[in-house]
Amino acid sequence: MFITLEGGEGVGKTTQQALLALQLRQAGYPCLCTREPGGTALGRALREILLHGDPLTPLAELFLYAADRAEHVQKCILPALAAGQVVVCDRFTDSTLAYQGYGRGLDLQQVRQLNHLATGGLQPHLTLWLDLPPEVGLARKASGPLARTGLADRLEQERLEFHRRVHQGFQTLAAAEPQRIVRIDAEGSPLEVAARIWSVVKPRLLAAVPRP
Ligand code: Z5A
Repeated sequence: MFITLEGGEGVGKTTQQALLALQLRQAGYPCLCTREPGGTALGRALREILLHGDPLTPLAELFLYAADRAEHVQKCILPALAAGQVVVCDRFTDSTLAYQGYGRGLDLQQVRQLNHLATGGLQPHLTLWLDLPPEVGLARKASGPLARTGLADRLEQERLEFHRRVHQGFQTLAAAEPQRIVRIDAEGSPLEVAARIWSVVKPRLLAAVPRP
């Protein structure tokens, strides 16, 4: 089973990935935790460029995320699925639609085509969309109260508007594919959110994968 975690910045994906992996292993399901960008050696080099390099043009950024994904699917995700592991991936194709499509304004159809090319058509069985207002996620990430993130400052305000478009994008994607993309309320403590996630994952897992 291939599960992806999606959402804006600071919504708790990394925290929830670890808690979900713990639940899965306790239930006897071997699992692989991975992420995009950065799930392979090439991906780690691309992650450095994408997240810490000079600003890129939106199209160049899109192609680098696609290159990361093509390598990741072939070298990491497909072999793990073939070996019977549950794969839990922090971000996948929906992030590209939300960030490069809805956020940066690239053509959604073209983004979908590139996603398809990069994945060879592989789609998650289940996508958990951790939903949190962008202000809360950004403040969590800054590890301090909202006032200290400098959101009043113009640049930060632009950043917030970008993240609002991304959030809207995830909302639209979830509404279009309610079977695959399940909204998870990401407010509350990590354990409360983990319990919500497990209540969604467990029945799907039992239906899809025989109990080991
Ligand atoms: N990106 C893209 O544009 N296109 C693509 O196709 C792909 C990615 C694949 C990096 O992603 C960037 O890549 C991302 C989109 C882009 N950013 N932008 N712009 P990333 O996933 O590596 O980075 P991120 O989204 O910024 O994730 P993050 O900072 O690692 O946040 P997170 O994983 O969602 O949350 P966390 O690390 O678990 O938690 C953040 C903080 O909140 C931390 O201090 C926790 O202790 C705390 N936390 C966690 N849960 C809670 C709860 N429940 N309550 C309170 N505090 C909590």
